[in-house]
Amino acid sequence: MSNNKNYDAEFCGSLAIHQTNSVQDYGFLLVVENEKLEIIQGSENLSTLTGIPIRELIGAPATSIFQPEDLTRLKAEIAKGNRIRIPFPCTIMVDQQPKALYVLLHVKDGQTILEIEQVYGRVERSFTEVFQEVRSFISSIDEINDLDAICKASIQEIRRLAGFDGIRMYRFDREWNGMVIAEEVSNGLEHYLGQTFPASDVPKQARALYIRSPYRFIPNREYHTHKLFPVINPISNTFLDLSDCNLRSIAAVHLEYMANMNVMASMSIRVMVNGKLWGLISCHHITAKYLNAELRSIFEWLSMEISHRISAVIKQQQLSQLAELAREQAIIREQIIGKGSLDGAITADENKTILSLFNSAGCAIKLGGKISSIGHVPEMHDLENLFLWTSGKTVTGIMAIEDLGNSYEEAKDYAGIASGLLIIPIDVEKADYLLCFRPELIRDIKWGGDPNKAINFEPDGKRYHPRHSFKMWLETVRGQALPWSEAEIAIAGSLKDFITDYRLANPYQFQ
Ligand code: BLA
Repeated sequence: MSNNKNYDAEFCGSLAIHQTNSVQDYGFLLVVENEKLEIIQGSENLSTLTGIPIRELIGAPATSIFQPEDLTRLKAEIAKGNRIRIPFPCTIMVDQQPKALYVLLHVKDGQTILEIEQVYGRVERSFTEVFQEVRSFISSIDEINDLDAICKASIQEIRRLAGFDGIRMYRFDREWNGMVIAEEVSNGLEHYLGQTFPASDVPKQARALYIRSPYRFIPNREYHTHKLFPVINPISNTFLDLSDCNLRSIAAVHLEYMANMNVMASMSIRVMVNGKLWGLISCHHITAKYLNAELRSIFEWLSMEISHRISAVIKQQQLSQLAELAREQAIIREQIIGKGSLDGAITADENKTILSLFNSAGCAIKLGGKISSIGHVPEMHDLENLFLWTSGKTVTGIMAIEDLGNSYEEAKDYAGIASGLLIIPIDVEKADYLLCFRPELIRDIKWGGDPNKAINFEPDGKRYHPRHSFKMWLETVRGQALPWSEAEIAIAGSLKDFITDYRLANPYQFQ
């Protein structure tokens, strides 16, 4: 964990980005009431689409805009009550001319939001062509087992399809900072490969929206903002919740951020692993860039496929690690049974299996007041205090700590031996534990700009700006060990279960 300021939790994470009450200008927003299909709210630019001023549209039946057959379909969709975004292509007549529209429906309680875009130009590729292209991409990444190579191939494919000036894939860490792990940039855009961006750059409420929408699309940061009319939504009696809407206007701080990165257009596409946001594919263009809804749907599809492939590779890696750990754990079990002694089997093993099992430099076990150890461990009086501290935590399950000095001051003195601590309880009542240690691993984080200056407030304390520079800023992190992996924690749990059973079967060893 880095010691930088946490703007994600403190400030940026509380901006109400879903209630902007306005939209970007590449589309129009309309809200109809579900029963009578009456228009109850809309974006002010609707008048340019329909030729009718927004104030006159409010209270009018949807028939004043839509064709009867489209309305019948709309009613049917509302009746289904499906809560996902529904593509709803339709046509409206303006000055007796048909206008083709691409509409996304969001059916809510009592009302339906329609996000409307005009369809410009011809569709360049047929469905079959698109399908074949995407299928061949899927087959190509299915053959790659290396995560970096999958990420690289993915951004190349997206760049090939959409021709962005810059594409980067970045992966979130446990604190939601994001590290750029693949990059393709041109036209003078900066290189950020290997750099980490603080969590507040995409704060928590913005990250949460990717669970609902697969992408965020900003074709032109210098767009004209169109407000909603009326200001208060008559059904919710508050600002309309625009969380799922692509057209939702953008937080000013992010527009400034884009300007500081020298980009005019941006699209970020989610990568999900196990239902959680794992990373983002961030696409940038130095001039405005509009992508039609079809291309965006292709990206939505690619996002799913890339997420599946990355999930599969991570799962495979975890399974192989688990299999290897289970093999070593079986050796320890056999030794315990063979030797008939728990501490003897663990600390007198010449092959130091426990150390290789948990990738530890040392391990100590306390049984009935006696402490034994193997490898590099803190000195005996430090160990005694550490066991005392551990028993005060009354942990019953596995506890994995990677920065012990942060929660146990005394441990700072032996960070080079035990910054990482894995606690495996044996008998909590008797304060018997098995402890594994990992030394401090001093590491450098290359930040994309100083994270402590991620946000700068003006003297009035109200106005604020994102950082201007993303120039590499080096932080050296001390007092932390290599984190314990999920597989290691799982194996520790199963070793604990084995020891519990063994204790029950051999009580004489534990008196
Ligand atoms: C949104 N910030 C975003 C988004 C990205 C980033 C991808 C989603 C919108 C988009 O696609 O453009 C950040 N983009 C990055 C990063 C890289 C990149 C890290 O290319 C790295 C290569 N931003 C700040 C500060 C705040 C902040 C200090 O720098 C808060 C005070 C907020 N960022 C912020 C908000 C959004 C955002 C509120 C959501 C904008 C919206 O959807 O309206």
